[in-house]
Amino acid sequence: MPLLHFDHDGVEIREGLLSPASLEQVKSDIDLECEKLRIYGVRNLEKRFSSILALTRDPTILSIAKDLLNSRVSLVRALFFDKTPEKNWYVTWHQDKTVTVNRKTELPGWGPWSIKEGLHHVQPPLAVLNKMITLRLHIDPSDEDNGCLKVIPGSYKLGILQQTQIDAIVQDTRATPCIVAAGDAVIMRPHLLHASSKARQPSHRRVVHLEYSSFTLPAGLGWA
Ligand SMILES: O=C(O)CCC(=O)C(=O)O
Repeated sequence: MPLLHFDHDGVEIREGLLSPASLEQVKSDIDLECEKLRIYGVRNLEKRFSSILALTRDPTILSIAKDLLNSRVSLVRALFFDKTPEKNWYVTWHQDKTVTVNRKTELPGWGPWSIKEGLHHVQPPLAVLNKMITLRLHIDPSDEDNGCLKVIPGSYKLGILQQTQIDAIVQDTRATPCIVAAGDAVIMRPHLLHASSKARQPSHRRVVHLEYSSFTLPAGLGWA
């Protein structure tokens, strides 16, 4: 796998970011069959699971986000993904273009707005996405057999893309699979093109997905 650098590629892999102890904490805290996951889904994880709250406040994780964005950061949201034999999903090539905020307010350049799982989602201006960072913390090893994340390094530099542009880029560019061990992190810009295939050999592929931003929201608006 080519060496990736966040500053150049908009994505990089940090090995061994999670200690064996925090991996175990997350595994035992997030019982996959548990009522909380069924009721609340995969969003707002830090409000439901103490191990995730601890990760969102972890000084090493915060300092990586702060260093790469060159500024103080706030948590935007925490999500959880798993791919299992029963739920062997895929995601087509896309950019993450929305953020979650505490209320809806009309702002030039912000929209469309929607509500998912009770949270206000909105597409912010590119300037906001440029001040965001995603840390995907891997609870299990991930490779092409269990449907790892695939990325197109550098694609965030193209700004917000239309579907026809995405299709053309994907056709002309070789994707990079993010092959990681348990405890590694894939750190990326949200508007980097990414996708994932169904697992060829489904097993757990658990990821805690944390998004931080250094953008100062307009008065009255907060991250959800
Ligand atoms: O974890 C994956 O396979 C993809 C997740 C994804 O598409 C996303 O974070 O937007």
